Amino acid sequence: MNEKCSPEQMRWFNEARLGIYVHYGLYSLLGRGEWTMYSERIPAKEYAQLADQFRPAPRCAEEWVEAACAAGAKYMVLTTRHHEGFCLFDSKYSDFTSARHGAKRDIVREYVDAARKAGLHVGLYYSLLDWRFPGYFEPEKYPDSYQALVKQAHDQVRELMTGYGRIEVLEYDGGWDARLAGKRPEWSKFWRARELNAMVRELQPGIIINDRSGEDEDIETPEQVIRGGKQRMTESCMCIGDSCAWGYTRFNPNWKTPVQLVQNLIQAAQVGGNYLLNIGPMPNGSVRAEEQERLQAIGNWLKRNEEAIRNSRRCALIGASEPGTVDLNLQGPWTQKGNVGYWCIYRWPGRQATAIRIGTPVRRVSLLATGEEFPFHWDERTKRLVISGLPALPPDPCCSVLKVEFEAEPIRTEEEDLSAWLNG
Ligand code: FHN
Repeated sequence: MNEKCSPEQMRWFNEARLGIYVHYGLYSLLGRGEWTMYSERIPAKEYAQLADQFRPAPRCAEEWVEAACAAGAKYMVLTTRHHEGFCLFDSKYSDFTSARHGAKRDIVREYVDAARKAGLHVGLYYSLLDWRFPGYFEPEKYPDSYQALVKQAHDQVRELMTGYGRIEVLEYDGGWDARLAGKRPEWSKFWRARELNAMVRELQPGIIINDRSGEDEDIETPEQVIRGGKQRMTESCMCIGDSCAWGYTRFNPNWKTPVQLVQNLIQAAQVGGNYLLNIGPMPNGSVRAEEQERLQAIGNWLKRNEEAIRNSRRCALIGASEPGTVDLNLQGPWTQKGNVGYWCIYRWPGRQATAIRIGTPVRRVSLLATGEEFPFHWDERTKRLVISGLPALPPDPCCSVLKVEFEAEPIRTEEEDLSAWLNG
């Protein structure tokens, strides 16, 4: 049994548009990002000593959930085990876990309970690769270690799929080979991913699985870019700070602004995808202020403009996009629901806004956040829509959304003679 999710099973995910990713592990204690063990070549035994210092604050999972809710996210994805191999769950197949060291707690359980209680959909991340296994790096030289690694992955994924109730998203990572030489079918073979995913679907019917095991499955997960998918829906994941730092990075100077983050979310919606925005909790598991503030700002904007984002789809008008690309118009992109287009204006044009190549008559134009209506004129011959009487200054500093109600689904007209507009 290896059937992908049906559109019906994907519905909640497609409606959500915003999720929160949490990267938390032993690396968080070091404050230099989640790749520290490997990039500093810290020997496994030495690194393992961190496990006894792992003492997350009692309410840390609740804090992550609160931050996600403040942002208006509808689901979360937690790193149950990153490449360092330290499990945030109790595992029969490893001693290197938060349940046996430090605070001796099953953080995955705390997270799942807190997320569910808040009504969020629950996602788990699992890294197939584990740097502690020489067989990952040199499978032919250390075949037993390689076999043990693959067995560990199958066993632990089974544990995660059976021990925590309903899991709605499984995000694999680390499916690539250490020499970066193989292609995706080879990764799949390396991990026996078809078999693994068949088991997951058997245990968790309706679960949404990403494509990083080497098998395509339900969603693509581009990193640090917003992209639409040609075959599958995309979930674009991104850091709030620098792009190399998913785990807590103490000195992380390039925080994205709330405006950038809101625009990224809109862009993800514009291409019919989701935005999975990452936080890297501090050593004690708390969410750092820089991230909290930004999540709150997204949530504030979303409260006023949710209708343009959730359950929206690609719009054919200029500023919407073709699958796989993002195209922009001068002011900002459109999203759509039925006969309604949402013009998400980043660069406020002043008292008058003009949209071109509008092939569908317009009925009404208003500001989504307040419902205030504006006069407009749609010219059937030129296909220009001119909206007037707008405030001189942007009503929303992040992005102001004009709700444009059309008589039918909005279509973009073609311009057969590209110079025709010059004569009016
Ligand atoms: O190597 C990881 C990285 O640390 C981080 O977890 C991201 C998140 O999607 N994934 C990997 C790189 O593709």
